[in-house]
Amino acid sequence: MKMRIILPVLLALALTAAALVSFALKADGAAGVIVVVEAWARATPPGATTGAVYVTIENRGGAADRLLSVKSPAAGAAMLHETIEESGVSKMRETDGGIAPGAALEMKPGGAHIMLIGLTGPLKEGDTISVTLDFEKAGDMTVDAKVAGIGADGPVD
Ligand SMILES: [Cu+2]
Repeated sequence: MKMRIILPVLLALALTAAALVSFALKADGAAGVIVVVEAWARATPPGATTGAVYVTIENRGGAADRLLSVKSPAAGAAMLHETIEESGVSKMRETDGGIAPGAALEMKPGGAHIMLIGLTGPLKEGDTISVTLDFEKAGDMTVDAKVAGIGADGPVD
């Protein structure tokens, strides 16, 4: 008589435990899906109010994600930009930070970049600035960007 009641309860508990385990695995698996493999900035000349940060982000997961916004204590605001050539003139415009599964968003001078607007101080070569990237699915990710020289084409080793 008692077994009839206990069995369904045990079954329910087992199912709940299984659901919790699968949730924990999922949450764990999500970490490392979006990986920032590189982050660096260019030093700015005295008096400059804007600067640029370049990151390379890999989407190692099976679903698309999107870099929604960026912020840094080094500047009042940060925007996701791309550089385009229009009638021989190089211009910048806002871009959408979508990253397809298996793809990478590679920022570099003359291409996509994070524009720091309203620098709180000059970016000095050798310094490190903190940059927080907010992804649609992966959430917030804070990385350190090492400041390279003013005309650097890549990160300092
Ligand atoms: Cu820009």
